[in-house]
Amino acid sequence: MVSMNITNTTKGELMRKLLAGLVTVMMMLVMNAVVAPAAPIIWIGNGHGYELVSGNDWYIAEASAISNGGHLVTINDAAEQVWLSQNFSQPNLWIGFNDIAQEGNWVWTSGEAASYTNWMVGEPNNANSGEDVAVMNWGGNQWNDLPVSGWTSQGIAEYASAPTPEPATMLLLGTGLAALAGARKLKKQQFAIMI
Ligand SMILES: [Ca+2]
Ligand SMILES: [Ca+2]
Ligand SMILES: [Ca+2]
Repeated sequence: MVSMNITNTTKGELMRKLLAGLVTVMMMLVMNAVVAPAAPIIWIGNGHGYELVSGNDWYIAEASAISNGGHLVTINDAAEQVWLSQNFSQPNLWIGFNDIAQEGNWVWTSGEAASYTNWMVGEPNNANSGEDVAVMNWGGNQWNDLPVSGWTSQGIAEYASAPTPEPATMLLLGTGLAALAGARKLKKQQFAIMI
C-alpha cells in the first residue's frame, strides 16, 4: 500500500506545506479584496480586457481609459459587438468612435481603422448643436452620436494587453494542493474570462 511508504516525517512535511500554502493564499485573498479594484474581463476572441470607466463627459471617460493603458472601446466587428452587448448591458455607454476632428469623418481613439459600424437607423445625425461622440446600447444594442457630455456617465475601456498572473500567484502553485486550489480561486476572481 502507498500509505505504508509515507513516514511520519514526510506526512508532517506535507501537512506543513499544505498549511503554509493555505495561510499564504488566505492572506492574499484578504489583500486582494482590500487593495485590488475589479479587474477587466477578457474576451477570448482577441485576448483584450474590457471594463466600465466613469465619466459624464466623453473626454473624462477616454482619459480614464488612457490612464489605465487603453482607450474607450474600438468595436472592430460584429463578433466584438455581440460579446460587448452580452457582457455590458448598461444603456448608452461611451465608445471610442468620434468625428471631433472633422465633421462626418468618424475615427476610433485607438487609431484602428473604422471597419465596422452599428448605427441606429437615422444616426449619426449630428443633431442639435452638434454630436461628435458615440455611445453603444442606444435603444437596444446600436450606436448613436451624442454631445460630449450630459447623456450618460459610463463608457467601456478596451486594453490590448491581457492582465498576466502575478508572480506571487505563480509561486503559490508549488506550495501544495491547498495553495493550488486557492490560487485557482484567486485567478478566477481576478481574470474572469467571458466568452
Ligand atoms: Ca476592439
Ligand atoms: Ca458630428
Ligand atoms: Ca444622434
